[in-house]
Amino acid sequence: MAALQQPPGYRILGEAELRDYLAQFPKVAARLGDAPHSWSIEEVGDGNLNLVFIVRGAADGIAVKQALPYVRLVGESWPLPLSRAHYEYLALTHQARLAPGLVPAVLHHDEALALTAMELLTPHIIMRKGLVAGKVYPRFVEDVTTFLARTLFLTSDLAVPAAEKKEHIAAFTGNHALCRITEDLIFTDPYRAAEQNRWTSPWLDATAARFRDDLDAHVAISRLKLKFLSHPEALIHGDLHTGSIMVTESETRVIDPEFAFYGPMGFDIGAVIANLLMAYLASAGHERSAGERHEFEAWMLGTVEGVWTEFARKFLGLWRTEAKGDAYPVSLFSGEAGEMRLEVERQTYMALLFRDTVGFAAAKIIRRILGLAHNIDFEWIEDTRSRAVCEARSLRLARAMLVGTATFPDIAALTSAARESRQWQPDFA
Ligand code: SR1
Ligand code: MG
Repeated sequence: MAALQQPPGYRILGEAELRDYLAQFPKVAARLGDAPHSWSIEEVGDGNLNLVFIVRGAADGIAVKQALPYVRLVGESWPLPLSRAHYEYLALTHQARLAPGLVPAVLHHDEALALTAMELLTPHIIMRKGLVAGKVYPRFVEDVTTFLARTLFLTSDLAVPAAEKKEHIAAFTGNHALCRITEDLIFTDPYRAAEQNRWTSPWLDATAARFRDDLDAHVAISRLKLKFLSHPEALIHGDLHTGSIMVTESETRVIDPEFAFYGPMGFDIGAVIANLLMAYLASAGHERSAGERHEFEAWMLGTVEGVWTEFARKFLGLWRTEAKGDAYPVSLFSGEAGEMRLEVERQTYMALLFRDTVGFAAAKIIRRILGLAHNIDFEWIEDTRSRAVCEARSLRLARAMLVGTATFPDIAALTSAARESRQWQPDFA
């Protein structure tokens, strides 16, 4: 077993130590208000990797995230570099400049402790929990598409001169251990007999076995893996599921960019769409009576469509006004004919990006059902047969998206297939 990192100055903080630590920083202490001994501190992390503390004082609260030298979900047997806290801080501060108001404000960062203090998002909740409860979020499409369009476009070669972009790529290159998690858990393990895989047994045993023998799926996922490994298109969040988004009815914040690096844009857009599709297909498992969540489900599919169409509209808008990068030199597209041809090319670019999005979305769905890390959309369906029905429908849709990506020419084709999968009954149902 590899040794756990213990760099100088690093120690895992308990609640008491965190109080003493935070009290040293006048700005943080002033934000919390009152004497440090009266602050309440609670460790609330329910993610897969880190400690998360909520600290509340008389004046305000803050959230403090500390990286552990191992994967929390698995334990000390799986070491993980603390440097992920550095990349998360870098990404958060860059995203705050690109998409103001859509990420939490950073109040304090400590490289040695791998710790970041942020504004406390309240009354926001993790979006995934709201979706399981059948809540709709009217502001979500507007905000998430602004986040996606701005963070992706404004870090790409369409917006950033080549030398500057290469410097940015270099700044995130060291986050390879986090990329490796994705490379293994998303693009490899669900398609082979990996020890850590799990699924809803016995219902999905045969389906899981089929994915292990499915060479068409193996080719498709390998092409996506290659793209993930080798296409530094833009600064991507890298783990943009609905557990990395906090919401109220009127606000949205994207959190937790510790997987950030320069990768393919479709990976982020696909992550959002995959998680919405899973919330849609899990919804039947949360019904207390048939049809009870019909309105919610209609909203979910409208939201899937909105995410792509609004993202594409905003991305194209930025391309028409903010194209300051070295790609598509203006001098090659001058005059009316040049501008018209460039507009055709922009549409072609979006069609290819949509194809990537569908493929990556498929990969994200499959990993949550057959791989190590599952999600509460399905896990909170208590009856295992009902859970498996929802999961089998999702796998059916995802496989079609993975091996037949080109058969989804537009977002309406995807939502129509999702609607059809919602009605499909696996043989064990
Ligand atoms: C071992 S980490 C498992 C998953 O948790 C994170 O949220 C990422 O999605 C990662 O793949
Ligand atoms: Mg996370």
